[in-house]
Amino acid sequence: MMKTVFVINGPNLNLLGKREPEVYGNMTLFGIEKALHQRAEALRIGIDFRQSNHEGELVDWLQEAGEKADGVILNAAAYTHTSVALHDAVRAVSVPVVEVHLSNVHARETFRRRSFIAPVAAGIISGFGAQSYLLALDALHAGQYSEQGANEAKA
Ligand code: CA2
Repeated sequence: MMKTVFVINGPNLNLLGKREPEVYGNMTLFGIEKALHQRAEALRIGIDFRQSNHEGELVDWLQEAGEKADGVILNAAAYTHTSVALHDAVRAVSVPVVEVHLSNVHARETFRRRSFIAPVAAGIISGFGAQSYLLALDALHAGQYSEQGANEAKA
């Protein structure tokens, strides 16, 4: 049963709603947090919502999630496309990690098509704005994530 979900956000997502609304929408990160809390309450899930601009801190939080959470929603932002450290951290976590993006990363620059997280994620949700996070929460709650990312690719 999904009791606690860590929601981990990477670099620059603290700027949401303040810049580039045409790409990322008008909602602030705090707005996303509030919407998630509301949905989580209905599902009786506890949410621990965090954001950092620092790769090492994101690694620390993924390790912490491995001990304290039943699932993780991860928007690693630009580190998605660059970070072997985050790939290794997700690989080491035994609970399902859902990779989320506000934008459709496949409809943008080519460099955004590569994800270091995807091969070790339980699943990916990209392109639905703030709704991507809510869909990820529903997927974790339903347990409808791929066992491949959750287990096999990590073996
Ligand atoms: O679409 C997403 O959620 C992304 O993870 C957002 C990242 C980007 O590097 C990924 O390719 C896709 C960027 C987050 C930065 O967000 C900003 C928000 C407002 C103004 C500037 C940046």
